[in-house]
Amino acid sequence: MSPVEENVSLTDGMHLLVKALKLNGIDKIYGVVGIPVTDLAREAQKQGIRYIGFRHEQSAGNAAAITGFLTKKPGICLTVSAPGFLNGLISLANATVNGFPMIQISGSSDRSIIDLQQGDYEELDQMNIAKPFAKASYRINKPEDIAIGVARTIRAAVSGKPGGVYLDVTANLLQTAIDKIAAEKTLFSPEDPAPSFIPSRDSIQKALSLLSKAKKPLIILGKGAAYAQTDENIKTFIEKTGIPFLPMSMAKGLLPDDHIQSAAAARSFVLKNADTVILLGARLNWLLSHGKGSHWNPNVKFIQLDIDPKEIDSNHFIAGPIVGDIASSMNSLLEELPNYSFNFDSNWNSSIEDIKKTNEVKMNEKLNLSSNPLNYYNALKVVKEVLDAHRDIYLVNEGANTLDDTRNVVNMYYPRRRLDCGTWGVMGIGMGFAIGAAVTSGKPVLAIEGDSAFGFSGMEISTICEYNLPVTIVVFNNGGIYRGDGLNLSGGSDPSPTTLMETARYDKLIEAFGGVPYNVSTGEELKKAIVAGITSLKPTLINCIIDPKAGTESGHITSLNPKHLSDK
Ligand code: OXT
Ligand code: ADP
Ligand code: MG
Repeated sequence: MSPVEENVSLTDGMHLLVKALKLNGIDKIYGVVGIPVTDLAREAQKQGIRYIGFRHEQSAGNAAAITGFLTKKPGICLTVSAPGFLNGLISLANATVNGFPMIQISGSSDRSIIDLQQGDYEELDQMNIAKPFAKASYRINKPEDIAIGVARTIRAAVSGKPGGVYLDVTANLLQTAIDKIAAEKTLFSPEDPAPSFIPSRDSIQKALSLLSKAKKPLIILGKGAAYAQTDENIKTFIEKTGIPFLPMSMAKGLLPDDHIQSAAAARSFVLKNADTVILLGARLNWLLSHGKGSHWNPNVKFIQLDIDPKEIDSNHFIAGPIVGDIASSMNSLLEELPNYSFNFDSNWNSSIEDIKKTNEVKMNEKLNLSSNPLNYYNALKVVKEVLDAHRDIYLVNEGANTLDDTRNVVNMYYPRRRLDCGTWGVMGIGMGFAIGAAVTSGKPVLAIEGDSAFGFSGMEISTICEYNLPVTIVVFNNGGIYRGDGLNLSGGSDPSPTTLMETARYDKLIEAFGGVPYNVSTGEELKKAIVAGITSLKPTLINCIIDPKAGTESGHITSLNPKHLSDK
């Protein structure tokens, strides 16, 4: 028992911080401990907060970020000073870029030594370093400020456009003693931390009046729409208006992928031909070719629903901006809808249907053309079949070919089930997202990982096994980044820049931690192994041998890859 605990009239920053987190509904922390936060994690566990210990802070941060996305409450990642803080920072930045509410709480060294750069243990000016990567960055210096500091941090993470927030807690703060009764009186939980943001009636009417002039409308669903958790209203709006929809990757499943109005299998066609596009929580960034160029109808008009006014006109003139939270905006749109009539082109939906059919035939040909060794489509056919039969499962997905092909082949049927590399196309989210989704939902998680992608967070199979989480990992082992048949252009014996060991047995790794290993090379073996993994709920790793020649450079984004002149 610490001296402070023995002394009933005193408490300290560490105890108070845990109490403040609990009071604010924080029920889990993902992290890696060490000086000065080890006892903080112990105390959190003691007070009933679930603590999940990781092998690397980046994965802990990713677990926290995806918890935020799934629950609309901030996920918490705990890190030690300097190197631990920096390891976590990538996930904090990724949370900010993607709009996931997450808080990185990091211990830090002595301010007076840091400020004079006198070389403290793990010295780093963390709060200022975090600023460009976070939505907000705060430090609590004295226990009297813990209540305010925690409330501000939570409000910053979840209000408006969600994002990553950094909270610096110095070693000194954690050990400073304070009168217990007085300190506990300061604690509070913020009132309405993520208030509704109701759009103006004018903006709703303007948007609907634009829509009433449309001939070929399209709705693009983004992860902001998935985050908003107003699934029924979105479905009602889409079905009442009959407008086709195109889901961005993490918005897949908001309406089921086999919905008659889904235009996912006619992507280029709808982008090129739509005359009015409603962006529903999706940014006009690189994933949508910035709303311009040869992919788009040059006369397209945009209606954009977003909580962040800065997103309006970011890449293209927005004729119908609706600034508000999507739940409120959808309510208002549905309320006003009966006052408008629409006159869409009667051929629009049927022409989309025709393109869909053509693309689906092409897709089915690829899925049914079996090869030995397996290619991505052979393997994904099996994954699709299993997930068609187990629709409630969470699917984590990263890689290049592994990412792009899985996204297109595997249907999603429920909202917020597909979790992937997101806005940055970042590798390394895999195991963190899988752990976060399993811990948060208690449901089975299937992670479809490229062999390169898996390497970024693979050591977390230790965490998955230690906490006995229902995570099944499939490593698509094609022996490389994109492809496994790269050449060393010098003629030397080193592997090429894209080569990884195609003979690697990733399944053997999980054996070391007591998980269930499979090494498969046929569709039947893969199916059996996945079904066993997701139904047994045991930590499972399947090494799936894929033809090293099967992938394409950079997956579906080959065109973004700069080439030197002689290759052009
Ligand atoms: O439009 P058309 O008519 O053509 O039809 C389209 C769809 O309508 C149709 N479609 C369908 N048809 C039939 N049926 C169905 N169900 C269906 N669904 C769709 O198919 C076509 C094509 O659809 P798609 O793909 O949606 O369309 P398009 O135009 O390609 O879409 C454009 C995009 C941009 C929206 C889309 O491609 C997309 O979302 N892309 C995301 C790409 C991405 O984020 N990639 C990850 C980054 S790549 C990379 O840089 C990698 N690195 C570097 C690295 C990174 N990233 N991070 C860090 C920290 N360090 C380094 C590395 C190291 S990837 C990588 C590892 C790669 O190796 P792995 O071993 O892990 O993986 P493998 O590649 O497997 O080896
Ligand atoms: P995607 O990658 O799926 O296209 P993006 O991350 O680019 O999605 O865009 C999501 C957008 O949704 C962001 O601009 C963000 O501000 C917005 N957003 C997030 N949550 C909400 C919400 N509750 N209400 C309205 N807009 C939101
Ligand atoms: Mg690979």
